[in-house]
Amino acid sequence: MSDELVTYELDGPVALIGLNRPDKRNAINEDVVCALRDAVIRAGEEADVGVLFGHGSNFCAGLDLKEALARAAGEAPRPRKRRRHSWHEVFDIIARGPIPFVAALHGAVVGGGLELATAAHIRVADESAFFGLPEGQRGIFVGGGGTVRVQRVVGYTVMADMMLTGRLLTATEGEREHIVRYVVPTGDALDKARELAAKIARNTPDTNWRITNLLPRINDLSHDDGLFMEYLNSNMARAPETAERLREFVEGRAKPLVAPGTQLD
Ligand code: 1HE
Repeated sequence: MSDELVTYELDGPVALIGLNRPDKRNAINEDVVCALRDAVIRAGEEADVGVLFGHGSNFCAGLDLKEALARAAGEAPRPRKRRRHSWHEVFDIIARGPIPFVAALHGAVVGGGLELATAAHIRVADESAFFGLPEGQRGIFVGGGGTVRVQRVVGYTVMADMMLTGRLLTATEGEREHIVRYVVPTGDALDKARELAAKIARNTPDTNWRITNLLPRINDLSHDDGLFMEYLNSNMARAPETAERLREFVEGRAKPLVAPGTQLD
């Protein structure tokens, strides 16, 4: 096992990025944030899709509470100048960077771990996964973009329940609340995430970029501005690969969406 805080591996067009502090349940401290930042920037440069996962028996136990205690107790120096919160910066590179990310979740996906997971575009959980926002119990507040991202995924009612009562959601409950799109048997989340990533990598990078960068922004606009933005994007910009993709279909060379004889579940 590598002693790096975040592992990085390139598998063809897919970058595999693993949180690697299993003895601390992959809790995120400032060094992990820096290592994660390097990894996601590198993935954006050399891969078409990224997969986020956790080494060991959990995805991520959230904020490193030991480091947080040192700060709360005034033992760690506070930054002299205000700057953009490092977690926001990294999670935004994931959520609105050049490539899509799939998160493979298992065990604890709590606090900042859930915030990290919701920065990814697709989430797969195995049956061991559970989701929580124990900030209320710890006397702190979400700080990794959860007020925006987690709230947009699950809605206020569910987020308030999780934060106020400390309720944990199982993998199946997480699927019901749209935290995850796929639930697989324990131990299979990473394989499933890699399978999905390989599929996503077959799209054009340009379309993937529009799905991950344009859709969420349009979601924030009014109806009218959203349609205008869609018009600008669908009519005035064509990636170089587009004509070839369209020609493949028109000339009967495109892979069918559904193979002949396949029954959709
Ligand atoms: C940690 C952390 C951590 C474990 N920071 N060290 N997050 C939480 O409130 C979750 C806190 N963690 C837990 O509730 C549990 O550790 C787990 C349910 C995730 C896993 O339980 P378990 O029984 O497998 O492990 P453990 O025995 O509790 O912990 C193993 C070690 O990991 C232990 O260290 P050791 O030196 O005694 O071996 C723990 O101290 C350490 N550890 N979690 C630091 N989080 C930007 S704002 C985001 C706000 C939040 O993320 S709030 C949520 C914080």
